[in-house]
Amino acid sequence: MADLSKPIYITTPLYYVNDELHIGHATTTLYADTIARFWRACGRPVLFLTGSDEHGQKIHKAATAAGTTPRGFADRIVSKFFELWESLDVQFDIFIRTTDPFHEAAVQKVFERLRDNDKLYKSAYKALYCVECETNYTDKDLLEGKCPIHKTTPQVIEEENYFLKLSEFTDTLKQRIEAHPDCIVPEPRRNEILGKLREGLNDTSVTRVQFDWGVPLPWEKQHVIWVWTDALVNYISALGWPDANTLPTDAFDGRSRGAHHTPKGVKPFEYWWPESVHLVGKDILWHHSVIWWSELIGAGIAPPKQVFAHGWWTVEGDKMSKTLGNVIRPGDIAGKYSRDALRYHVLREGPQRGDSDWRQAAFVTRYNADLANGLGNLMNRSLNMLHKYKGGVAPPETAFADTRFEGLRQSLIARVNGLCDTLIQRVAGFDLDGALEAVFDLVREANQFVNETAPFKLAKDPARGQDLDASLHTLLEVGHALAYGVKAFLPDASGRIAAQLGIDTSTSLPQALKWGRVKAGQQANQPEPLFARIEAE
Ligand code: ME8
Repeated sequence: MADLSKPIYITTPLYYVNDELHIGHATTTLYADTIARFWRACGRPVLFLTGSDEHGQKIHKAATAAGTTPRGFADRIVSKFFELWESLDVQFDIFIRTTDPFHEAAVQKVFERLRDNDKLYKSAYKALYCVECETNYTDKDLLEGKCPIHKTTPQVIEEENYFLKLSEFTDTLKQRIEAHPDCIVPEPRRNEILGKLREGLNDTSVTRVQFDWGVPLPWEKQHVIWVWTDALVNYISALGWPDANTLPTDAFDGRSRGAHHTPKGVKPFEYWWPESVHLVGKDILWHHSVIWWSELIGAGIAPPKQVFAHGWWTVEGDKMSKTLGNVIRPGDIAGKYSRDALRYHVLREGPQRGDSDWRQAAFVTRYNADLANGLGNLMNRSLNMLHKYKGGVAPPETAFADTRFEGLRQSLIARVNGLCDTLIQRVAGFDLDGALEAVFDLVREANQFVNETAPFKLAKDPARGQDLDASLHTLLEVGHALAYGVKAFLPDASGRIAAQLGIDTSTSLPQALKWGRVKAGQQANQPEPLFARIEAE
């Protein structure tokens, strides 16, 4: 079971500012936001970092094409990132930009350490470089001469560069992954990296000379540090590595939310880094394990605790691409159907384990079945009956006189009382779909309970007043549990359920997500539909 007193530092990739964000980026960010919200709701100390990757050839190229400077271009796109995260209510604690001066200084310090530890050397460089990936390939990596991800012909680059002695780290990385099976999850991804390590690592170029949009090497300024070995350092520069007493972004208006809790007198890097979890897509797992950990170990810094790499979205069976015109924009989905509808689809149907296909028909089916007919209908009919038969006032807790109904109530009590532990266990294992499955098992059982106990029939029989109270009280307890149960996953619905029940959800989850929290005499508000059904489109 997760230790709720232990901090957790959750990061997303820093997205490139060459373009606006799409559903793929929103997916990683919503996974991170959900996990952050969940642990905060449990009272666990959380620090959630996101940001933007602004250096490199790819951004330079996009800025030039737009007729502007890389910095001006980045400023414009970053403001769109902010707008999107705000509109989706993503509650990051820190937003870092790789052009932040404190970050650039940290990157230079890491490189000085690599030099001092004899992990760098200069050599002639001839390589195949994919600008879209900002990554080197060898002939054997290519598929029919093209980048395996972007299917484009890589550039041939010849220059004298600094190399990182990646080959030295092969055994260290293998041993680390074998000794800490959870350091890369899920397991197939870990095996993928182990497989590549068994083939051995080649040293890799980590500076460039024919290009200047990046962090200069401190001792040879004509060299610019490779964009990946620059950007990855954000995860520690954001914490003020090596020895700042406060988070550097605390000085930036609006880029640090100030909701995190680094204990007084402790350096943020020392407090958060040992509990770091990087969330990434599978395309950049190589960079986040092999490259990043080698860079860290080479500089004398411990690698992160864990990397979770999710799969890939396609759209209606096709690769998502501007050329095909099938790019899913998260803001459009949230605007049309609500941000909870977007979150729900991403969490239930998204590529958490394997790859996933975004299908509009599946979106509508799941939304109608689970949100409109499931959760929405349960809350609506429970509160309608409470108003109709009890003036909206909670009856006292009582058992059913009818023993069969009492069996149904006991089953719901057990389910509610077991829910918090199940959620903790599943979120700790990055199983957000499984966590929601447990919540919706409760919704399904409660809807079944309404059908079976039929309070609308009990209300017609004055002799069955006790059973009517038992039924309505049970439904209020379930409503209370659901307001807490969906808090991290469907934050807007949680707030609306709480408002309708006349409760707040500020108590910590382990204390509040259990049976017996409804007070007799508590007044509920009028129900309002939580999710309107989507009719045929
Ligand atoms: O790689 N399905 O940034 P990026 C699922 N700047 N996830 C997807 C996706 C898809 N179709 N498309 C994108 C970079 N993603 C670097 C990171 S970190 C120090 C530097 C998500 O803008 C997924 O998380 O290309 C993927 O890893 C990330 O966006 C790539 O974002």
